[in-house]
Amino acid sequence: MKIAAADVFVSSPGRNYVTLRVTTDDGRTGLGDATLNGRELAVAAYLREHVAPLLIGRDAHAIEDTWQYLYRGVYWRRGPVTMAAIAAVDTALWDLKAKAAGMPLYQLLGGASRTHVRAYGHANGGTIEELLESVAARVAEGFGAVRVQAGVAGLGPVYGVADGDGPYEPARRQATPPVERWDTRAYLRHIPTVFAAVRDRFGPELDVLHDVHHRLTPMQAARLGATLEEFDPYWLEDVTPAENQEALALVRRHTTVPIATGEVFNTVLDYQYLIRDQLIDFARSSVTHAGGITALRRIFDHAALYQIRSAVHGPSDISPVGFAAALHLDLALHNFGIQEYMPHPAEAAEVFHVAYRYADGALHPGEAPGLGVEFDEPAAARHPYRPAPLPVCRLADGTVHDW
Ligand code: CS2
Ligand code: MG
Repeated sequence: MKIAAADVFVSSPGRNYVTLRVTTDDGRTGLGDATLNGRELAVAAYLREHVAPLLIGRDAHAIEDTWQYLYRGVYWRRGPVTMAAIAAVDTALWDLKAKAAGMPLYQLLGGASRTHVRAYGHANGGTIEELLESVAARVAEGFGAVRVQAGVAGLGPVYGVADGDGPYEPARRQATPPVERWDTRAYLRHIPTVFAAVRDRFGPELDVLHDVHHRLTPMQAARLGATLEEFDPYWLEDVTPAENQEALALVRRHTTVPIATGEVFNTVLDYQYLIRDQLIDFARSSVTHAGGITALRRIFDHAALYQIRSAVHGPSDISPVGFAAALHLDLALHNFGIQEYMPHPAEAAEVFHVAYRYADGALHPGEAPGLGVEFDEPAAARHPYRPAPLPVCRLADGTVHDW
């Protein structure tokens, strides 16, 4: 099974996706996701110009060797662009190997460790009342775990809150990044009232998650965690900027609130102290951004030594290919925690035909061989790339803040 072609597609069915399709000399195809939200064309060029030519003629079964060749072999290691490109190749080769074996991918990863993958849904609202309606909608869909994000009075659109009736989507189809306002003190005053309202309406059993999106200092995060403990959050996510692992040691000293992080990490080394020093409870990297199934499995195996569980990043900017890969891993891992589930835009179903399914707060990758995703090339061509940057955040005096 030698690689005969490696084609890169950038399509925009509702939002942008970068898809790699590897074709073998015996006519099989494998898919990988290389979507890097707002920087899609950089990964597409990396794959087309620097990776695809090296793949032709290689043994498609040699997954580990290909991973090491693309990681160690280039000298310039790590980084979101490189690791998304490696992830796409790795995922496509696992898809091919599982198809050749005639099995769903989770069987090659050790088989199912559970009957289904528990998921959390997103609820948001410009006001607390709107948020409560949104939580009620998720609960009615069967979710027992819900991420809550609410607007802060006076700030206008903020991270996690939908602009209009549709689901929340941070990237905007416009030439330059939208600007959002931020005020940490207003947020810190507001968020305990959000948790109080959610607990008051939905009781103690609902698992309530919240994403801080990297905006606080360690001491602000520590205080927030301590304040929210009485509401028993399932986790607080990305409380401080991701570059400084030691920040979470300060947070940990002051609160027992569970901490989740990792969606912007791209290698196990980004977790080096977080895992060894037990500073987190959930590791949130994705197949798409952390170097593929091979690399993410290693991150979770390392985390398992310290009772840290998986919580794979699953926003709409992970394509159905990357999302299916996550579900296979989730089903097989022993230290699975929970899976984020943010449905894709409706048009994505024209381009990606998926075997995975959602029911009653849970997902299953399905029994189709490989990942269980078919890519419709003509449909993708009907949805050409459109630039869609992520927002930037500014304080009242114009200073750029962490988004
Ligand atoms: C997020 C994302 O899913 C999450 O928890 O923080 O929505 C994130 O903002 C996007 O993936 C950015 O591309
Ligand atoms: Mg997040």
